[in-house]
Amino acid sequence: MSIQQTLSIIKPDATKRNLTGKINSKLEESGLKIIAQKRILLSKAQAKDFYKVHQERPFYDDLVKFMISGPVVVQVLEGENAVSKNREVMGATNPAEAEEGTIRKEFAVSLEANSVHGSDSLENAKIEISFFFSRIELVS
Ligand code: IDP
Ligand code: MG
Repeated sequence: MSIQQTLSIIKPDATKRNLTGKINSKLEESGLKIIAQKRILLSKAQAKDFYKVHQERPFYDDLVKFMISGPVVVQVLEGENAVSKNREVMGATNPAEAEEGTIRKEFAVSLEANSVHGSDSLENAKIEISFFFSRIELVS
């Protein structure tokens, strides 16, 4: 067990439906601590860059359009095994396959508009956190 940090994004489908607080409650109830948070509107270039690992996938262009269709809340979560803990709380990518009680089961609209992003490894968490936050913005 170790204390980790991971990047979370509340996606436009959720900010548009005013679900930031409800999603934050789920994160906090799981024991994760929100140690940095800001609401921003991504530019197309930023969204393309953030999701560049998916640039060869058929859903890439639509995903980028979706991610710039409204505000997102980017946040850093900290806690025991935060990377996998957050993935657990988020639920499966496809909400139809997500477990009861997970954020995506409760709030997601579709496979694309699935309400939250979470880093998938500790290595990617570090890269994704530094994409949005500087060290002085992280208050443990
Ligand atoms: P993850 O968010 O659970 O890590 P990824 O496979 O990394 O899932 O995909 C990134 C995001 O791309 C998903 O959260 C979802 O918004 C979108 N996405 C993934 N697969 C599809 C698809 O088959 N069709 C449309 N959008 C998709
Ligand atoms: Mg992913």
